[in-house]
Amino acid sequence: MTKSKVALITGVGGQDGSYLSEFLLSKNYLVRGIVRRASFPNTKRIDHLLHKHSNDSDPNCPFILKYADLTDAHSVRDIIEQYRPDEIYNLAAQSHVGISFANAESTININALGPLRILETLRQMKLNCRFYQASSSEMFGVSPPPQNEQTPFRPQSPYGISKVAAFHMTRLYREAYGLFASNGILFNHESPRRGLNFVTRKITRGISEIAAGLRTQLILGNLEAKRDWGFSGEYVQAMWMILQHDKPDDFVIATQETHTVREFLQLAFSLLGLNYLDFVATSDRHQRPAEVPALLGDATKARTLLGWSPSVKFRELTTMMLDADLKEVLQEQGVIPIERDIVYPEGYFIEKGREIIKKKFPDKYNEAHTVERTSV
Ligand code: NAP
Ligand code: F7E
Repeated sequence: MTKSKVALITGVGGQDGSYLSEFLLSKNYLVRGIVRRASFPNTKRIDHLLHKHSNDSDPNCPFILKYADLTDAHSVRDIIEQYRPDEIYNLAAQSHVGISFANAESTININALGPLRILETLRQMKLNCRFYQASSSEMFGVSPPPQNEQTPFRPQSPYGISKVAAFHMTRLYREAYGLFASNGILFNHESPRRGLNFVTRKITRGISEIAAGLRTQLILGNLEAKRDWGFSGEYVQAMWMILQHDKPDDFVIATQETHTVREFLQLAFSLLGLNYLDFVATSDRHQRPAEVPALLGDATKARTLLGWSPSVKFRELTTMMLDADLKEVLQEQGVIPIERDIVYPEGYFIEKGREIIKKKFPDKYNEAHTVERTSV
């Protein structure tokens, strides 16, 4: 029997960490994950994996979590020394662009110095380990679309700047010390596990709360920003493919489609027969001091060299997220009973949501609410 590879994932409890863990476990990896201490559990996205796999007394247990913090070099080094991983996926980050303006110093500490701490440990230990850095399309900033591996970085936030520093550090350790260190330059990717304060999830959750009678309005910032939105569950596969490539390199991962926040709103509300203009307001409170106006990735290199291409695009993603949020909110609120062990067909909760909306807002409901009226 071939020996299982060991993968260490930082940020294992985040959106991507949870999908990547599932993917690597399905490939027979031993997955070791870093979580940081929180005053309230931060493992909701991976609790199902803990229940299924965890066994503290078995060193070969498929899924093990350890406490560490990317701002604490000793804690990271201890874990690398203990597990001597074959692959490290550095996903841990303060990942919110808007919040990075308020928390610039800690964003740089976690996102830029964090990967440096890992790379230095690998260099000093001379460990034969492949390193993946979660780089971001935010690094392109105001460089006009489409963006690819040759596009100059012109970041517009402390977050973007932290990721540019980590990108170059990864490249430098590859070129100067021969480490197998690669960057995945991922464009926005979402899922039902997306953090609640990113715009897509804020919208699908907000609509679900409107359907459940918990709110009547959604307040957002810039509706004209364009993003290339894909599905996290597919993007983590690209991370793995990047580390299986015959040489370390940098790859853009994207859907090659771009849409405005307004288009996301319009589609998500229309799935329930509503016009977003009846429910959405904008406020300066959600505007950023500097904005990235338009992102659209050119992922030709990943498609050609890795054979990676996405199948979930804008409409399927929006539908998937809204369906999942309606399920969660309507069940939490007791509007729809929780029936365990039932596999609901795709779109089931959107259908239920439409029935609820029809009764709750008879004057606003309209099957054909897909056409723009005026702007907010
Ligand atoms: P996420 O959901 O915010 O997850 C980030 C994870 O990092 C969380 O588990 C968080 O733990 C952990 N973390 C934060 N600070 C830490 C620290 N000091 N030490 C250890 N762990 C820490 O982000 P994501 O969407 O999964 O993204 C994964 C990575 O890809 C991030 O590096 C992000 O910047 C990058 N990225 C994301 C996108 C995207 O669209 N999603 C696009 C490009 C790049 P807590 O739960 O305790 O906060
Ligand atoms: O914003 C606008 C906002 O916070 C998208 C992270 O995963 O992707 C993500 O960063 C757009 C921006 O994502 C609200 O101004 C309007 O133009 O969902 P977001 P992001 O900033 O693109 C990159 C690739 C990453 O690497 C990051 O880690 O939507 N917007 N109104 C809003 N954004 C938020 N959050 N909330 C609003 O109310």
